[in-house]
Amino acid sequence: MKKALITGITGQDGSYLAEFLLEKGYEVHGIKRRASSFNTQRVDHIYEDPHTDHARFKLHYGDLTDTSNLTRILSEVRPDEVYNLGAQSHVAVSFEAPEYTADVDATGTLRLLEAIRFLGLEKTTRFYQASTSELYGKVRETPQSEDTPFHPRSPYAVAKMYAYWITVNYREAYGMYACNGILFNHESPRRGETFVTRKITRGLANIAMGLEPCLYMGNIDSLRDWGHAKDYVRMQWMMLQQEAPEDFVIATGVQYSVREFITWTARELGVELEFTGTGTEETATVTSVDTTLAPSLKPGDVVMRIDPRYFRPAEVETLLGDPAKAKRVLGWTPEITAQEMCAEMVASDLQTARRHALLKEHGLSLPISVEER
Ligand code: NDP
Ligand code: GDR
Repeated sequence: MKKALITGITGQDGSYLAEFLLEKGYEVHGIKRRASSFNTQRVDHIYEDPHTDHARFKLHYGDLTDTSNLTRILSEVRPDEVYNLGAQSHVAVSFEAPEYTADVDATGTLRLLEAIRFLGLEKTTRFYQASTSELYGKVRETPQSEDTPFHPRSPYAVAKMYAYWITVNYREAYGMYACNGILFNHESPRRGETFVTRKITRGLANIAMGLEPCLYMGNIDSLRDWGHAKDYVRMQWMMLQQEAPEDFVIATGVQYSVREFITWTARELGVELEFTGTGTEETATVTSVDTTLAPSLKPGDVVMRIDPRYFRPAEVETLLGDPAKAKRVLGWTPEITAQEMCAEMVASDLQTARRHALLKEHGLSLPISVEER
């Protein structure tokens, strides 16, 4: 039975990848952080009681900032494949916590690679690094491929640039099977609540059910190439099954604006919006509404405003990937479109909002976490 070790298993991608590898028959080990409250919601459904004999899903306490801990876990598990998905993954937060972001995202990757080498696993353990389209930052050419030069625009992207190159370096220096997946934005109902797509689907679903008054956004002109996390974790595994390690861009090759994503989300909720004003004065107002879906809204309601606090010190205005190599070499193509993904996310967030609204109606309301980014 093959063994995989996943850092970041409690995150969006880690949870989908764990499901995928369990289905493939792997024994799956994951590193979770100690937290003061439960942080395993995304993997609770695949949790197996460790007291049973044949549990194939195992969690270890650990942290990418802790070398001895990583070395111990690697020496105990001796995995065939390591997927390094753990990261401080929020671009805006990285401007506020740049040193921590570098420690986890850049040095953390080095710690893992060096532990693999130190334990003499460099010829047997395959390594996947979660690289990112943020490396392109201030883009030099469109669409972006494996050959497009990098120009990172945030502490997050700069840290990930180190991780990218140290992965290449361990491949070249020690003959390790180590590769980078340069993944463009990918989302799902499990996406963290402060990334833009989930902020929109969750926020507008709450507004539709009368749980929140208005959505406050940053740069809605921003253009992204959005795919579905399920399609992208399949590709992470495929990259480690090749004869030789190579780096791949993973993208859909189609790009939309944040404003378009807001429009799709509203439509899924039976709401038509009109955008008026420019810059920080721009707003989105309801022009028509299906009240069976959005009972708390009426024409004339303003559901989105701009709040400059969500602007970034340096923005990545546009990203569009060229997945031709992934298609040619691996036969990979994404199966889920951005619009289908948006519909799935809205359905999931609307279900949760309806539950909250029902509780509120009966005087049992639970506090709803407030968005900060
Ligand atoms: P998430 O933010 O959902 O998950 C990040 C994971 O890393 C969580 O499990 C988190 O733990 C864990 N983590 C954070 N800090 C540490 C630490 N110090 N030590 C160990 N683990 C830590 O990210 P995604 O699943 O969306 O992304 C997975 C990876 O892919 C990340 O590296 C991200 O940077 C990269 N990426 C993501 C893209 C995307 O669009 N989703 C695109 C390109 C790259 P906890 O649950 O406790 O917070
Ligand atoms: P990104 O994703 O920075 O591309 O990084 P995010 O969803 O945070 O932002 C996408 C774009 O939307 C704009 N935006 C807002 N973003 C957030 N979070 N909140 C807002 O209110 C808002 N308003 C507008 C942003 O400015 C940006 O242009 C994600 C992460 O998953 C990274 O880990 C990963 O490497 C990259 O995708 C590829």
